[in-house]
Amino acid sequence: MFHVIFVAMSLLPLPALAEIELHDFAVTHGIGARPSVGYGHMINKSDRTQTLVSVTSAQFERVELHTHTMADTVIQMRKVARFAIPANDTTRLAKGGKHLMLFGFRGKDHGAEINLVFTFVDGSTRNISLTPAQRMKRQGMGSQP
Ligand SMILES: [Cu+2]
Repeated sequence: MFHVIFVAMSLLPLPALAEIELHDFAVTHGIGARPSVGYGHMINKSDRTQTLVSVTSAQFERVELHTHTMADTVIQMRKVARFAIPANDTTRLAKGGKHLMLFGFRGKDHGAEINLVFTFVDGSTRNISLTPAQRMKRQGMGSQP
């Protein structure tokens, strides 16, 4: 029975997610109650545009897709519904541009591994696990000699 199912599934076409590669993803926890931020890049090895529509994590209440835009000389962070990855191209999430913003950390240990689930517009998903970077700590003003 299981053998029959396995053979049937192996005949299905490869899902689109095989054409997307997620590289160098890193998450840095926010200071105090501030949200965490995630960067990385997504490579599209197919001949059609792929579209990321959501990221979820068991360790966070919600994850939003954000961009930075310039509005009258003021840099604004904006929540967007999707990140497109053009055919045979790379979409980079980097400081000052597109990024993931992770709200409501549910864990207790900032050094513990977290999981992210990327969902694309065709319904395919991709899971990654990573250990967040140490958050930046401000130097105490009284620590200088
Ligand atoms: Cu943001």
